Amino acid sequence: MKVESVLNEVIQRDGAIHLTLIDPDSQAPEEAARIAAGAAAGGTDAIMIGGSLGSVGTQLDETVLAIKKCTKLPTILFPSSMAGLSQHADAVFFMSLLNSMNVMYITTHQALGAPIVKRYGLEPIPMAYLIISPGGTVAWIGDAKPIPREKPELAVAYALAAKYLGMRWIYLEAGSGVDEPVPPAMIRSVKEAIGDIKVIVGGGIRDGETAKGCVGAGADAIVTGTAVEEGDVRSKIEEIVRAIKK
Ligand code: 1GP
Repeated sequence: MKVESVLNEVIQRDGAIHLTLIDPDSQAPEEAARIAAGAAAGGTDAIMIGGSLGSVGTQLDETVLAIKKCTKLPTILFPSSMAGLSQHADAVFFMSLLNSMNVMYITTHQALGAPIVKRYGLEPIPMAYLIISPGGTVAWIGDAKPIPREKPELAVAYALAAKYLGMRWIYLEAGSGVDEPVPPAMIRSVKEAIGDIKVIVGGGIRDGETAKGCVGAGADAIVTGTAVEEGDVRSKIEEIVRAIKK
């Protein structure tokens, strides 16, 4: 079955999914595999692989292969450019950074990467990527104009545009490792406006309570990256998964 269909079925069944983000630049492939195995044991639904810097080439390929060796969970690329593609993954979030000021991140990497996605046989999952303040490293790299946290109406405007452009997923990103995750009020406004389009929320989510607040506001998927790099992976993922699933 296609990865997107699997994710949608789990959302239907459990109310929400959990995605574990692994940055190939942060550790050796064997360590990435250990994190993925711990996350799988803790109940995560898929492994996202990507990062703003250095997630390319041999390091990326070897990380994907090591992760696939230790878990049957879907592997979804989360590329910051066309260089973030690997033929060994199952799918790719085929994303456009809609609030970038730089056309490279809105359509150019996508055009250059599309033939590679086809050649590699990756399943493209169409996604709008929106950077919310503070935005972290990815805001700087992606030339984004981060949406102010206290302006949900601006996030709604971009989310509606994404829906009308035919995207099936919208990622509200506060930035990896930030202190302030996306505010629940903004998630609620976006979900109310776009209905059946799936909302992914990530950046600064480190515990079950925060994740639960996001899902209660309407998030369909929670992403955690930094939290799994910091301690016991399995128990951290279990805490978050237990908090967000029915
Ligand atoms: C970054 O939203 C993700 O793209 C994950 O953020 O590292 O803060 O969990 P964290």
